[in-house]
Amino acid sequence: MSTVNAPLPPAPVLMTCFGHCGIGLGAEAYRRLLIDVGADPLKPTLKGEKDESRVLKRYGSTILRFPNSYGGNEIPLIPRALLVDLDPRAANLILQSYPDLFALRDKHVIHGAGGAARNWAEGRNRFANEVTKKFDMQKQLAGLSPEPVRGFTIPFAMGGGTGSSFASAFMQYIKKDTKEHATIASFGLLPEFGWDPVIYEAAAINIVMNLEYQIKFSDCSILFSNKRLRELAHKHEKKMDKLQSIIDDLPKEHEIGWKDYKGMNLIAANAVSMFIASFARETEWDMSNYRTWLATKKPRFAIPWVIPAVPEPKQWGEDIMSGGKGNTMEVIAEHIRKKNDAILFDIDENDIRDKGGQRDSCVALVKIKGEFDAKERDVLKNMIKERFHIEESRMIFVKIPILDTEQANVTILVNTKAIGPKILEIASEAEASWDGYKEEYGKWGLTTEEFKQSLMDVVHQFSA
Ligand SMILES: Nc1nc2c(ncn2[C@@H]2O[C@H](COP(=O)(O)OP(=O)(O)OP(=O)(O)O)[C@@H](O)[C@H]2O)c(=O)[nH]1
Ligand SMILES: [Mg+2]
Repeated sequence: MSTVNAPLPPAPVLMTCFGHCGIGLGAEAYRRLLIDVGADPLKPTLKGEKDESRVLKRYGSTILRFPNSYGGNEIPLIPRALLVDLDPRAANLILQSYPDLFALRDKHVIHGAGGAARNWAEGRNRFANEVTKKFDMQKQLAGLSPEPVRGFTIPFAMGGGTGSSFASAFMQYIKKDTKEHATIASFGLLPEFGWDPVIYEAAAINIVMNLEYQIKFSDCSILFSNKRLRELAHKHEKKMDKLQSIIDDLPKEHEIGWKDYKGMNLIAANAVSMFIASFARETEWDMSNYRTWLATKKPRFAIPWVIPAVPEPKQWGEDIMSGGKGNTMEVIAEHIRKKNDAILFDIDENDIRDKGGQRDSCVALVKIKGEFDAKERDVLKNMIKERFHIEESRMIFVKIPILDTEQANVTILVNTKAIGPKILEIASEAEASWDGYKEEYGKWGLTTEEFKQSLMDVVHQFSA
């Protein structure tokens, strides 16, 4: 940057995506972030310094800028994103489809040769013995951020092999082996058993091990469930069909892998991009504040509650402004009245009533135009009280700056004991399955002792 008046960029936030699901969701979230500020994901450039300062205000440093690399005033925007998988296909597909976005080519990718067979222990072992030997992790991260990193956002599926175990091992690496005090935010997707191509018993074990690593090494763990995402994607199918996604940019013969997840990932990506906007844009909230928020909570996990349930077909322009309500709190209130909101976790109303507690709390991310005063706040406060019985003093509101014609959105991150029963069900399946799997997992270095200890920690964390 050439001018003295250029804004001082905050320390960068990197997104590290693990496994098929992590890469698909991560790419979708970046696409969303770009569209949010009016950039074209296929050729994300800025024209000149004025644009650059505007974008800095919108992204913080989740994006790398390369002044002068095209000559003239055009500045390419490049995500500070790392795509990691044992199976090279998913990352290759993304690079192939977005050559200008992932312009650093292999600097964005770490891959092996073939998956971890849905086996968490195999994945962890191969991360240590294959991946970190072939790739220099420090160097790879420095390629995306020469400056010290402020934080990592980490999407992955919890039930598979590679994503679940690599995310675990990576979070441990960041916390234990680097000098950085980076904040880690993990986005874990729970499988829908009976629909997703996972093996119930093995997935239960993988999930327990992954949860243990989130408990130990993640500062802000956010959980999604594919069951709820799929329900929503089906329910809003017509609307989802109209939405553009990474699927539209993939080569037709290769779109298969993510096609079924299109709507699901779009819904989740919207929440992920709101999370990033809460600290990347100019707000009074820092990423590390999430760490303090969850530090004393049990369980130390949050689930997203989104309004509206699915993004509007057009991100920009007149149809947002039409109807006379624009993108103010009034549209959000309308969505609430029409029950067009959704919790992106498969939670039971009964569990909310029985287990949700006085110490539940939430952070509401509010991206609206215009007033957000007592009257507007009350709409949200009442809704939160009604659903989760959270006390007003335990609600935090973060106002996110919005562009003129951008969609209004409210994403509420809820910390509640009510997610316990769903997780404990999986934990008891894992316990019952261990004897059948201990040999297979033991071969890759996961001992019965370590598994049992992790199981105990997880059960303790999610028990009332
Ligand atoms: N929501 C969503 N779920 C996905 C996506 N891709 C895979 N899944 C789910 O994630 C779980 C499996 O994780 P994957 O990400 O495919 O597995 P992996 O991390 O590559 O691990 P391996 O077992 O080694 O292949 C299953 O429940 C899938 O249904 C995706 O793009 N979006
Ligand atoms: Mg895979």
